[in-house]
Amino acid sequence: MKPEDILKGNIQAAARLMRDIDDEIPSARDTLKHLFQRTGHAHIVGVTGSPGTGKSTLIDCLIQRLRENRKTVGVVAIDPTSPFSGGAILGDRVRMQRHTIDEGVFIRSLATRGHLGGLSRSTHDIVTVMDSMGKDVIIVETVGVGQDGVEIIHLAHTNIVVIIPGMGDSIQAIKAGILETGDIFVVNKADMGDADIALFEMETTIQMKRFQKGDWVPPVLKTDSSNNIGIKKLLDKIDQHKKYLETSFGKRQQQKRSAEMFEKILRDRLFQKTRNRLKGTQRWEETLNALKQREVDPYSAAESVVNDILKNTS
Ligand SMILES: Nc1nc2c(ncn2[C@@H]2O[C@H](COP(=O)(O)OP(=O)(O)OP(=O)(O)O)[C@@H](O)[C@H]2O)c(=O)[nH]1
Ligand SMILES: [Mg+2]
Repeated sequence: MKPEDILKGNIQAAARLMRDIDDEIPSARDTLKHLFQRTGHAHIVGVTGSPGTGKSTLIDCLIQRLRENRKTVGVVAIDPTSPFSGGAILGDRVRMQRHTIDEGVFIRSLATRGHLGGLSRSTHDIVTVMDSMGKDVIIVETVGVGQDGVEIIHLAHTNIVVIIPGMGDSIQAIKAGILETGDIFVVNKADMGDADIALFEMETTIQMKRFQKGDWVPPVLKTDSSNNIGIKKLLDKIDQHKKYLETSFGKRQQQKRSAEMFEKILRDRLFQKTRNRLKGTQRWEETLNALKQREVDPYSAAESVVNDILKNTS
């Protein structure tokens, strides 16, 4: 297959490349590298939230609006379940199926095949292909709040977190650190009542965070995606955020966010490595014993472990 066909937006060529990437055919990697240089046009929008919050239905509404505005759209729906369970994949397909006959829309479902941490490598690859096809907006749907969703914020420019009334998601949001990662919060299923409470809770939670001058303060919107309500406002906010990212404040915030994410990953990795190396060793047992006998305080014990480990690795 010719990369030129994909760059022209040929759906068959793109689908074939995606299959080849899945099958790990070596030439597909080369094509991908070639295409990568031609990416950067698309606005990538992440849609995250707990299972069943209505992400796919909402995306279906967004596609319709975007098409009315003559924007081309790519969608990657990530299915964290086994590729054989079929349920979620089928659900996504049925819900968005009406768009599949539209040349301007390209939808792919992707099973993560047990890959931990949300996004599989192929998600990045598929986004690359869609971007090189010239899609204006690429929407990536992932299930999960917090940890699972962490990877998406590296990939997406604008992250939408979907919550529904009555789930205590704002509390969950603080715990899972989603507050740091959501650019727009959506209370979906607003038709079901209690949406105003959820909206108020979420807004209050956001206000607890300290913002600096010029920071993007995540808005909270209500939608009823089964009746196509609230979608225009959501698209307006996505556009507004896109424009914000082009300002110097926006660029600074993006940079800060990626630094924070890197620090978080680094912290997790360092902790895991340290613990794996120590757990079950004599030193570990001795330290725990000394702590129990109050021969040493936990700060000094941790300090000494870290110092020793860093000495040995430098
Ligand atoms: N009442 C109401 N139901 C909705 C709304 N949006 C979606 N639903 C319903 O909620 C159910 C789940 O919708 P999906 O769009 O599949 O949700 P999802 O978040 O994509 O689900 P997963 O991908 O399985 O996590 C479906 O039965 C939808 O019809 C809404 O705004 N109001
Ligand atoms: Mg879905």
